[in-house]
Amino acid sequence: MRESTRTFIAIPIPDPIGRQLARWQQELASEVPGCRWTEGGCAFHITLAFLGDVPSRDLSNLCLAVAGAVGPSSRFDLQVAGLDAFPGPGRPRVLWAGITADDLAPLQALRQAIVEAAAQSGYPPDDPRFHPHVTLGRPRSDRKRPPVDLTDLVRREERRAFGSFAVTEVVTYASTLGPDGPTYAPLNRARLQGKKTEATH
Ligand code: 3AM
Repeated sequence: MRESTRTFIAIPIPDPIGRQLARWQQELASEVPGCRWTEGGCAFHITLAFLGDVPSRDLSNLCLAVAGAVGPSSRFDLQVAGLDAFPGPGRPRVLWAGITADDLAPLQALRQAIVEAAAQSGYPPDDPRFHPHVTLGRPRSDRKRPPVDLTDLVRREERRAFGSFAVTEVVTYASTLGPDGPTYAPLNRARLQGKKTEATH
């Protein structure tokens, strides 16, 4: 086992929506030449916290702390919809599908609980910002290939929607960097076990 593990915590996107996203990537491919697309299947996720290198001996405690933070949360619904890019569609480096919900407060609260648990374990996330998204691909540019301007594409796809799903678990992932991009492997799955409070009328 390696001495340290590049670690992040995320909500996995369920397969039925992942398959739709993979088909969408194929449709988009001709308009984003040179893009390194996220591998379909289990790789689609909403990153909640990127922790960087964690000593492998600390991983089980970290996963326990994450499970403790996630357990009390109740399940909630999210929707995957729309297309956009970081830092912006004019010079895209990360192409992503958006996340919406009638109420984003449960997602924010879940993320906050995880950030606090990770920080208490000694691994505060690298980036205090949180903009929920599902990375579809990373357009590449260099001296020979100027960045593609995706402003029109993003506008055309803004109404694309992939339905909603219930968030039932949070996964701690290992990310291994390779020549073809990172590969992700689940280290631990933590279930949301809180009781949903029924609305009273
Ligand atoms: O797959 P997404 O885009 O959600 O962008 C990286 C990826 O998120 C993000 O962590 C996930 C797994 O690599 N990431 C990588 N380095 C990061 C950093 N230094 C980072 N997020 C914040 N700070």
